[in-house]
Amino acid sequence: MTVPHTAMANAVRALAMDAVQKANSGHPGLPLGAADIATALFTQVLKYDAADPAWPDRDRFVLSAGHGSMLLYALLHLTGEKSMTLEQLKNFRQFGSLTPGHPEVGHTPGVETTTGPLGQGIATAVGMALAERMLNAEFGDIVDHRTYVLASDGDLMEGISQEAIAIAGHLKLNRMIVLFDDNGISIDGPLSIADSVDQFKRFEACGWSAERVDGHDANAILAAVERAKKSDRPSLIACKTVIGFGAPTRAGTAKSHGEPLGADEIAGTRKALGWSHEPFVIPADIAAAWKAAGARGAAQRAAWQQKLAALDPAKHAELQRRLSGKLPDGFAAAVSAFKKQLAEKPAEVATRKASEAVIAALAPHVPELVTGSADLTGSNNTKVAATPAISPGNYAGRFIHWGIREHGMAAALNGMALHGGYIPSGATFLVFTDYCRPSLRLAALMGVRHIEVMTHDSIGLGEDGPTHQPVEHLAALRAIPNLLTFRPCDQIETLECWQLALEAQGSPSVLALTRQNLPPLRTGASAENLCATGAYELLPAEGGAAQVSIFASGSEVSIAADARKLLAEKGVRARVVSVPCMDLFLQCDEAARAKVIGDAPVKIGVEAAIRQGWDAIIGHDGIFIGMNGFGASAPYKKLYDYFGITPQKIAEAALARHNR
Ligand SMILES: Cc1ncc(C[n+]2csc(CCOP(=O)(O)OP(=O)(O)O)c2C)c(N)n1
Ligand SMILES: [Mg+2]
Repeated sequence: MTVPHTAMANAVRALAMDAVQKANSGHPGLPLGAADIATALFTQVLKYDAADPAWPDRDRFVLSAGHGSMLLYALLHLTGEKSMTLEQLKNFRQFGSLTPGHPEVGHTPGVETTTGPLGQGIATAVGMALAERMLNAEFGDIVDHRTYVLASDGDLMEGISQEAIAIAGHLKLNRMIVLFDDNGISIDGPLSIADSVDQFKRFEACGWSAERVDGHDANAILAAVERAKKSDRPSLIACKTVIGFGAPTRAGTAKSHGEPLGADEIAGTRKALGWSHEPFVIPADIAAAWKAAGARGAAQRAAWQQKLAALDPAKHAELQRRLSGKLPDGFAAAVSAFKKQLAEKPAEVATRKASEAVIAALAPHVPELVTGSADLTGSNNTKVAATPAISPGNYAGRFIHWGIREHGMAAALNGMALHGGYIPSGATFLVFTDYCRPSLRLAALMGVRHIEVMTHDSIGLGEDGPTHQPVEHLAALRAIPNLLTFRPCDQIETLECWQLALEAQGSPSVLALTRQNLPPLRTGASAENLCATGAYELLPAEGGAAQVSIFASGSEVSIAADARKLLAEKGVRARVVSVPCMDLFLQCDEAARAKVIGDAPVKIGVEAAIRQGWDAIIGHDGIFIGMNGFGASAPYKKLYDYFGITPQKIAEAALARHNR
């Protein structure tokens, strides 16, 4: 390079501080402090081509510390990513710009994952690094890249980072390299006021290589990266940096973290850095050197395209399909064949068992489906013959033992989905969706297809008691926009819900499944997926217009069906509407919803959970039979009796309202 590293890094610093200043909002400290690390990476290490920042075999760069977004935007601009114009930098944090406050994947080309909630980026990157190895095991060296992460103190203080580094260390994901912006400062001040962890030792204890370098010495960083590349373990490079590097009064202090430096401090920083150019002005030689750095990967990309074209045509087509996210051609046929089979042999099974059968039937046809469990494999029923487990160093498999790390699992599943090539699914008890929630929320925000098989979905789990009995979780999951919460009532609905989850390319899904057996309710193999509208009439009123409509989900649908019988004996006509996915139902237009809701004068909702959300179907004056508080430890039939979620109680409530 004819332009020295320092000048290259200072270009990043200048753009970042000027953009934050212009926006009068943002975080200059990280870009100023980590510019040397990022510059070393982007000019000499990363397999990256600004002409196509999404080419499949690129190295991934995850800015886990999303508050440092201007660092990434400056890099994308300088390397020549075409949408990241100077105008975009000048519109940092403004509505509709490609430069939102924190990086958002799908919104800004070159952003690999949405970050901002600290710890998520590094944990998501674990999934990317894992997907890379798994896809390599399947397709060979056509998949051959690394995952780099820039993580801050906050990323490493968050609990999720422990789960993430433990998973990566255990699985020996040696293509994952974390550069730690070790500046010893967070918002409240020096880290020492709240933290005394030796990160070096922590990572080593988790099976990582670790070393410390001067984060302002590009050569030292590059040498460490070279060593990391040769390691048989994932690597931590703790880069000692000064936050707000160059700022005369704020460098090394929390004051540089999250507010514009102000005109005087910026002038002083320019002086200290030896950067005399006007705001947003990059001298031609430096700009050209950056453009050249951004094009370094062009040859690698071209070579990769050639290698791809030379692949066996069937393998080539399959890899393309997998990366596109399109389901295989035989998918619909596999679903209908299995539906037929289920319709021919109705059985009383728990929906978790039904789900296992669905996975067993579909997994051979959907090679991108990966299953797993957070140490509840035998309870979640997610492991089938077609999904052998991977193990450290052996990535040819389709099942992941995540250990008791629900949050790390959920974030890694996001990373696998973002990487491409997989439809990742995980599993635990529904009550522990709380432990996954921050990553599920991000999955929904990012629009990634990530499926969670959440079993033991109510008081129906029985003896484990209220700590394990979800009560508010369905409502809480339904509250997350773009997350689909499914609660099927029998085998056929379980198949239909799985089908919808697999087809939902832009949404994550949770399948809430029972521990206890449920009778078959759906008869016949309808060509149509009746769950697709979220709710549908399962059992009509007989002998005239319905006087009562009972709406229920999952395990309570059969209870509603029994209540309908009791009401019939009393001469009251009731219909039962199954509600396997309230989210999809509420997306239907008003006329479609009105049709399903119907005009029976008595409306009853039944779900072994809290009422919240159900008023959208039953109205604020509807009757709700469910839970008002926490459950209890007892055999489940006793609990249904005790909490009054029974056909008798439903019928009584309906009659009381009917006769009013
Ligand atoms: C989960 C989460 N909690 C809190 C925050 C708010 N926050 C943003 S940055 C930050 C800490 C800053 O320290 P560090 O991570 O070391 O970044 P630096 O100041 O060194 O850039 C906090 C608490 C957040 N983004 N995510
Ligand atoms: Mg810090």
